Amino acid sequence: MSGPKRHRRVALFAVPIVAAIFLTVPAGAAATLTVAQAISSQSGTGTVTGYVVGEPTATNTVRTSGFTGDTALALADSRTETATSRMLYVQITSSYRSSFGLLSNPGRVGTTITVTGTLTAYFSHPGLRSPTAMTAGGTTPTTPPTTPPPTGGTDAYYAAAAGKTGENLKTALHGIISSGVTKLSYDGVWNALKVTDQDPANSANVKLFYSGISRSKSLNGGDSGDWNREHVWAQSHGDFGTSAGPGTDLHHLRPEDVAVNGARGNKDFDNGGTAVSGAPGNYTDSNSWEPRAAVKGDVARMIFYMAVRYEGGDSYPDLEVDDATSSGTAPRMGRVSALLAWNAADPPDAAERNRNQLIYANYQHNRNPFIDHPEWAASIFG
Ligand SMILES: [Ca+2]
Ligand SMILES: [Ca+2]
Repeated sequence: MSGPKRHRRVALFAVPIVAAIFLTVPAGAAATLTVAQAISSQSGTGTVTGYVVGEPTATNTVRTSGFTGDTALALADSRTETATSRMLYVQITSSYRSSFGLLSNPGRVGTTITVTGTLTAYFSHPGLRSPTAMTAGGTTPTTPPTTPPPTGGTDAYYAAAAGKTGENLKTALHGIISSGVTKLSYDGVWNALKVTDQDPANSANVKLFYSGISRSKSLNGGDSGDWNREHVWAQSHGDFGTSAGPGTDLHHLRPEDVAVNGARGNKDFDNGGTAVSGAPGNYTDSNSWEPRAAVKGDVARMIFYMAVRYEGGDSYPDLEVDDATSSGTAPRMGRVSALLAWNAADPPDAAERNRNQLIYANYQHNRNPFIDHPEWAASIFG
């Protein structure tokens, strides 16, 4: 497919768009299109599934609240999308307005719809006009959300750390991963986790971190059977709360079953204990938690990231690892000897690398260095 690249984007966003073009299905194929595919193939008739993200009112303006009419909506591949360049503007003709117009149905925002129509400009912007079918729901075909690593790898990102070891490496990495960071609100974490932790096998679900269970994205909350926001670096270890900062840093926040999250509590990480109910492969005793084998390394790299990211500046605590499991309120997390072994035993896989890239490209604009370079953990913490 050689659809024209209609939009100029800053370099940060260039890589995901290239991937989207590679994924474009041939014109005329019956497959449901992603929004990115519909944007890059503006001709003929197509069926698109995407998240409703707002009401377009001008070429570069999409209202996300205070809707003014029922005649147009904007679709995106992510329900948290804010860049109009990654939205498809959909005309809502009269027969669909009572069901899909946002003035009448503001609750549509954040839900998926599937629409068939003519792929052509609307509001002088990539669009879909004269719909012949609009239905609620549909699984967005972006399964799983993938976004390849930066062109040329991450060497440029880590240039200031080149050749360094030990404390010098830690200092350099702290500077790199603390620069240009976008901090999320605690509310914003809900929607982000629905993207970063989407179940690769079911885009309507998130995959719970310790338990490995697939659960509906819509079951986020605080009741039994819900999933909530697990702080892998326990909040009480440094008492950083949930204001924007360490308490909302996606690099260590994961979806987990409410009861399993409660069982982990603020325990340090170490080997041993008895099996955890509802979380196969996890073990716990009075003061420590051993995650299942598939995420042992992920836990270690999250803890190492936090110790490097937070060094006492910006009124945040200086988080550090230690070799204890004392579960206190000091800004410490152990047990570093176990974490180093887990980092070696469970190296980063494609899913963990993809998550790091999603956070970098779409949310916080910083990376976890230990996913890109797991060998740096021993140099700094060994
Ligand atoms: Ca792993
Ligand atoms: Ca630190």
